[in-house]
Amino acid sequence: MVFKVLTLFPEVILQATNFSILKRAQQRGLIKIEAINIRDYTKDKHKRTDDYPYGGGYGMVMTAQPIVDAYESIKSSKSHRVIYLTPQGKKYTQDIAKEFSKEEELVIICGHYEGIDQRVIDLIVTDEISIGDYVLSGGEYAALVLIDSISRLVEGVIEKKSVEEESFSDCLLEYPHYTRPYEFRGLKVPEVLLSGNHEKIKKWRRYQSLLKTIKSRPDLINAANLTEEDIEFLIK
Ligand code: 6GU
Repeated sequence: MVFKVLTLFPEVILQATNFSILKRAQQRGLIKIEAINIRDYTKDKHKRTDDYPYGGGYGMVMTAQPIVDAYESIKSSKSHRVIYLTPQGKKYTQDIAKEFSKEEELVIICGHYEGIDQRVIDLIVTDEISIGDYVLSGGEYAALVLIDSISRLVEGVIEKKSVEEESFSDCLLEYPHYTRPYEFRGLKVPEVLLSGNHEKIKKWRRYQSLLKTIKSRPDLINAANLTEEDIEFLIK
């Protein structure tokens, strides 16, 4: 997977992805992260990349020319998806992450100020994506969220089992995890986890998942594939 990130702050992207799993995935050649500085492509004599909005109003708008020229200089025959990160976009989910992870290449545009000239969207953007209902000062942090969540779905980046078992793979939140010591500040590990009874442990974890989902994210329950046994447990 190649990520081509068009940004005014390439260092944010490059530095933040130079740790842990993403660092290792790059070293192993499983993913590649290129940060392209939009400012390098401006034809403005003062190197400006923004201007006042037509029609007036608050804030500045990123101009179309440097973004479109930057895109044209890095696009390839594999640039099928050009993602613009914006609070006006479609809400990002694990399903969208899965869909994007099937691509060989993703172009990501990070906006700043009040946004980018609409003609960039009309000319080159295929997907407008928001990572949630709050406002960020720039698209870079959202780009990092996409890069991380997509990279871990790329074959070989992390162990397959952890992808399959985690939150959202069955539309439920995860059960609580414990490791040593057995007792910490008076709090003990639930006995069932020490029982060695794998059937019982599995059941306990399933019920913990159900309870956690209802408490924190009741909106997810409808999409979950509940068994008759789950429902019986819940109505008790
Ligand atoms: Cl993708 N960008 C910005 N600037 N703010 C956001 C966002 C994206 N998603 C949620 N808030």
